[in-house]
Amino acid sequence: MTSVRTWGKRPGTVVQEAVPFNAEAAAAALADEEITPVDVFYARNHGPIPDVAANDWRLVVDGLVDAELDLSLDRLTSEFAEHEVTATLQCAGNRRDEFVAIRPIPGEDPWGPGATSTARWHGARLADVLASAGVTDADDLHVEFTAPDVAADASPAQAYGSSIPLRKALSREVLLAWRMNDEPLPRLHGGPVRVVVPGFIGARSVKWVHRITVRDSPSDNYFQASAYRLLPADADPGAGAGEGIPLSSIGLNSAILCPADGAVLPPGPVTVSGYALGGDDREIARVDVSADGGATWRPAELSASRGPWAWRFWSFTVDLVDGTVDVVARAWDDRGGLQSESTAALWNPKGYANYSWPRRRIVVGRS
Ligand SMILES: Nc1nc2c(c(=O)[nH]1)N[C@H]1C(S)=C(S)[C@@H](COP(=O)(O)O)O[C@H]1N2
Ligand SMILES: [Mo]
Repeated sequence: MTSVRTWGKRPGTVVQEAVPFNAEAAAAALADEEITPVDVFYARNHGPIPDVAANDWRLVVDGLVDAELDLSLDRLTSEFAEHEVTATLQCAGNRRDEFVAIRPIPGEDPWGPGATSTARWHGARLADVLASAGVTDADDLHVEFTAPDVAADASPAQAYGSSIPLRKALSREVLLAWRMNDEPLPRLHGGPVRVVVPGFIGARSVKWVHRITVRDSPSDNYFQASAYRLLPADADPGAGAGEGIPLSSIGLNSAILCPADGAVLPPGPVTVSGYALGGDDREIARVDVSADGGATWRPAELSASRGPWAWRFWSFTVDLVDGTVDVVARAWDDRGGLQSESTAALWNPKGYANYSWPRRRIVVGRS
């Protein structure tokens, strides 16, 4: 008997794919702590997990720079100031299961609301490393990240990579991180060093990064040029490079984690809870909950803000009386923006960016 390797994740973790390892926490475990423990944090991999020894790791910085760099982990951690950022990572495929319920999306994992998690990241500012290569602010440049893991699902098969605009790369929240929740960054999550791009889709936070290249155009890597793009609903999901809208910042979203959809609960109070994330540099300003399918709304309790890069937990007590109760949530950001309502309107062939109002049906059962 061979058992599936779960990389130290907690029992109850939902393994979407064993190889490459793709897994999300059980909803109740994710809802438990706002800083997600490492054994609960989701894992998203396109290829085999590299095993890079800290002593062997090198980072090359090249391209449109004044001075190329070739850094060891020792140099990175000793020559650059260490900063902490609490940031939520969120996969663009988070909540794809709700899209799949509308129309199948072959070849993509049907993630629930757990392809997102929050950690305290420690590392050097990418801006500081770029500055030591002589890179300063400039319009229209891009910063490409390359990793050693070769993704079989890329066509042609190639090492994982992507890019972000230089403007974002120079922002203080973007880190080359070597610690996660006060532990050395675990191998599964990109150790020894990964990029953390708060506010952008998880795909841009490249793990095991070993090359950073300043360019005058976005990366040609499959995961920038072909995947992680929003295609029109009727487009061929295998559309070629350059098709569709490349995803960069996360959209305003919220999700319900508890109770489960279809839960049968006794009459009386039940706490409905979940998370909300502004996306990009927006903060969550309010989450509303409806217990009547969206006819009337009340504001939920919100956890304290940790700034724009981290989700906020919310909770709301519904008094269950009888029949079925349709719970809906919707988030507002600090600029007055409201989360998109319709899942069907957001449906796209690769199933990315489901930022629609989350819904749960509760059945009130008397025993
Ligand atoms: N090298 C590399 N970096 C990667 C990936 C990958 O497959 N290879 N997956 C990306 C995607 S799609 C996401 S959502 C996040 C997931 O980070 P995690 O596994 O630490 O949760 O890593 C990103 N960085
Ligand atoms: Mo992702």
